[in-house]
Amino acid sequence: VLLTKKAEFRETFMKKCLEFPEEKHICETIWTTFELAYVGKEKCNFSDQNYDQLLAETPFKHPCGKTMFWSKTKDLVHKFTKKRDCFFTLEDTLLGYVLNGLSWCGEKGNNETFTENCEDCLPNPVSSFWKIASTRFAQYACEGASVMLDGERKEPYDSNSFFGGVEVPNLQPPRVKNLTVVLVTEEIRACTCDSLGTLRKDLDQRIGCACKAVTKSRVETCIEDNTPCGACW
Ligand code: CV1
Repeated sequence: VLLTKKAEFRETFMKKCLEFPEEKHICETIWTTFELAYVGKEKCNFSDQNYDQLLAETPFKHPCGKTMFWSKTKDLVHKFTKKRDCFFTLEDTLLGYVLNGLSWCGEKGNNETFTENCEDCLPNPVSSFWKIASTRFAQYACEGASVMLDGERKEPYDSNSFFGGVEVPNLQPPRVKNLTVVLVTEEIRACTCDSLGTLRKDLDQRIGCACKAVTKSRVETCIEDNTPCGACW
């Protein structure tokens, strides 16, 4: 059977939604709202507001005090949070899980869905989604939030990344009380929030900050051994 690009994309979306797992009628409702956000619209100069209804219909359900952000540590952080209830990244929430790794856009004047060359101008439907979803995810965080950063980079904290530019400014004290930076390194060493570029300055002064360096091999061991929450660093 030949499927149109949209039917094919819908299949992928539904399959991931069901395996999240989520109920079929909810996945169908979310698909309908998701599609309305970008179909028939130009892929360039896309507005974040197009996703307002989708986000309103798909509220976060994870414990807000177990929020985990990341920057340049995508594979490792997801291996760590998967099948664990210690921490939740945006990709461990329904919409983040379904849309992670996908690319989508529409075109003015037709109802088709495209999955290629959707990200060659900014803001596009994909970048807009991650920007608004990251904003809401950060606003939802409470108590102690964490972030996994790559300690092997010259600037593990980059104020221009999604984490630095979108999530840090959207953390809301006193809802959020502190941020734990998990700095993943090759060798054992010490770290402080003050040594992470402009992080301490960009973070609201009412939010406490602690940095914990942990070696990559230690994190990998924790993943293999299914080390309990809070015992890896
Ligand atoms: N976030 Br598939 C940001 N970008 C994402 C996310 C996501 N959840 N999921 C995907 N992307 P980089 P960062 C894509 O390593 O600090 C949120 C985007 O298209 O540079 O910029 C997360 O909650 C983007 O181009 O990290 C996370 O806490 C690229 O991956 C933080 O923002 C960003 O990867 C990570 O963003």
